Amino acid sequence: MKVGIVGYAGSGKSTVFHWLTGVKPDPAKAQHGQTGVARIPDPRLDWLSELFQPKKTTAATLDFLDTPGLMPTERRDNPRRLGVLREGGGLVVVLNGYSESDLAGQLKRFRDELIFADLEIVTNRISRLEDQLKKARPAKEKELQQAELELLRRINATFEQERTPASLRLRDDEEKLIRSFQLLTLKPELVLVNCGDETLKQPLPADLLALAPTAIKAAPKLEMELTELPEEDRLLFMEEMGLPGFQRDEILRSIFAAMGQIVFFTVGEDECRAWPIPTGGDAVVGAGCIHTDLAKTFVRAEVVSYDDFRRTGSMKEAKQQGVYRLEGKTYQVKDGDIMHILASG
Ligand SMILES: Nc1nc2c(ncn2[C@@H]2O[C@H](COP(=O)(O)OP(=O)(O)OP(=O)(O)O)[C@@H](O)[C@H]2O)c(=O)[nH]1
Ligand SMILES: [Mg+2]
Repeated sequence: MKVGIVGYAGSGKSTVFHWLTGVKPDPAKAQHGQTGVARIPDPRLDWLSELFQPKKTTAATLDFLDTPGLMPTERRDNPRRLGVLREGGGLVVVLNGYSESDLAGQLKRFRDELIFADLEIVTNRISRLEDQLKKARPAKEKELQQAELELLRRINATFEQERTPASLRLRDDEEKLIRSFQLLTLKPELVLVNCGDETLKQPLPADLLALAPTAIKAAPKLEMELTELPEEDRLLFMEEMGLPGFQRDEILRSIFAAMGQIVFFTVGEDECRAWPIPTGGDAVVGAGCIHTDLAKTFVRAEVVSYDDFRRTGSMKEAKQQGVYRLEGKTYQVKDGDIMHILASG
């Protein structure tokens, strides 16, 4: 999954990108989106790998996209800057918390930019559909266009009420009708406040949390500087700063979860691997993550939860205790499931 790192110019997007992916930001590339990959650290995978001693251990990953900053004074041009994000599956909104104090105001303005960019797409499409519906066309085609038009009008109404289409809780068939527009306001979002040394200790303001209850704080610049210090100095410095430890791993896990992703594991002597799957995905979707053919030839999945496996200590014992189950196509995969897919042919 590709996650866009977004925000106003100078909010710290490239610093966050560097911190999360280890890839050095190149300002020239950010104009079109610079990509870097981050492994999602998972102590459960580490434990499984320790047990199975496989030839290869593969963690789940997220692709991050560093993007050009929005200009508060160039509202008309910002939709173009946001264009590189449309293909992404979600957004990390970086707020400047090191030199600006009104974080709620900053987020509100930023969300308005997203609405403004989507509004342009939605209203253009509405006018085109209205024109097309005036022309003679096969009834079936008209019916589809009418459905799309009605949905777009509902979406448009949410913008006018300063809500987002996410509040409509679209059904799958509705979502499919408008998927190709890649609306930014429908993408999962996590707000990350880029703190300076001083602001890190302060709690996030209540008015920000009212807008974004899952907002988190981070100090990427400080953390990167600290990793360069010798360990002794680093520990002393962190104690003085009141920093309990590095936050990078935890923040990667928070982003992964906020993007609506969970993992299931496959284990064995060759490879132990964490596979990302959208929350709510069933066993066939899981099989498809491994290989498209496996989704077609899926028969059953053998499943044991990580916790049960860890408690029982082996597949044999898990079977004896009845926690190693056979599941069918519609089984909803849970975070931490260890799965073995049985396929035909
Ligand atoms: N003091 C301080 N400066 C920071 C912090 N985070 C980032 N900066 C500085 O702010 C400037 C902008 O940071 P970037 O990460 O390049 O910001 P950006 O959002 O990528 O900026 P654009 O790509 O221009 O939109 C740099 O000079 C950073 O060193 C921080 O926590 N504290
Ligand atoms: Mg940048």
